[in-house]
Amino acid sequence: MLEVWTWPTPNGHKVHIALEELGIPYKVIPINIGAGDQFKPEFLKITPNHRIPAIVDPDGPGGKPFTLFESAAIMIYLSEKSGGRLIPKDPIGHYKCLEWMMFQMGGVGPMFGQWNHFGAYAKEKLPYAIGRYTNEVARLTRVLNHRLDEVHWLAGDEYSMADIITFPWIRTATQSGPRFAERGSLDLGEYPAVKRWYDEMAARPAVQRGLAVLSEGRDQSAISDAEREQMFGATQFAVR
Ligand SMILES: N[C@@H](CCC(=O)N[C@@H](CS)C(=O)NCC(=O)O)C(=O)O
Repeated sequence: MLEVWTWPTPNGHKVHIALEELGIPYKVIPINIGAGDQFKPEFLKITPNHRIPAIVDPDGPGGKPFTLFESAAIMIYLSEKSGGRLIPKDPIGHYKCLEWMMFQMGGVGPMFGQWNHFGAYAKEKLPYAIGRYTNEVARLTRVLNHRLDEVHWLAGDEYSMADIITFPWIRTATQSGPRFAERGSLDLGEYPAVKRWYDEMAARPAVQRGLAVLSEGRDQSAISDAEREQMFGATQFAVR
């Protein structure tokens, strides 16, 4: 069975939702990134980047075991393995889907990630950094709102991997609670087209099943010093 080495974070959720939407059976291998599992030798054999998610497909190309990391690459692979489902086949929809997937990978993920980092995880609260990423989060969400005002789904008429890859990042941005107390949260009331799209996605049973993977009982309290050290400390330089 296909293995997903993962944790319930936005980049993990994307792949869980894609697997649920495609109906591909999978086994979850938890990689607790707050406890340092991403540096274990067995995980580093799959991905030198020591980041989740990664997959191992025992039935990869040529019928041989195959490993893959980077969430978008995994999602394109899963789509192609399923006969191209969730990436539109018509040329315009196809490239628009890839365009918005890249927009997530190059823009939404890194910028929202830094917003979380400086606004929620960093011990030292740097006003310039928080201001910079707060502005980027607002700017990128405005771009999404503009797109979703013109078309129903990010790729156009069809629900696709572009929606799945983006949704978990918007979801995390809207969350509040002790972990995000100082960061604040994204108010979708200011982005009506994103809100319409978000509500439709959140109602999909496969999206709900994907979000539930490893999420039960997950501690949403403020990040601890030990977790901070695993993710942002010197540990990562120990890996060659
Ligand atoms: N571009 C990568 C990003 C992966 C990534 O940053 N994963 C985070 C969790 S969302 C991680 O594993 N962090 C572990 C750490 O910071 O040590 C992808 O899309 O797969």
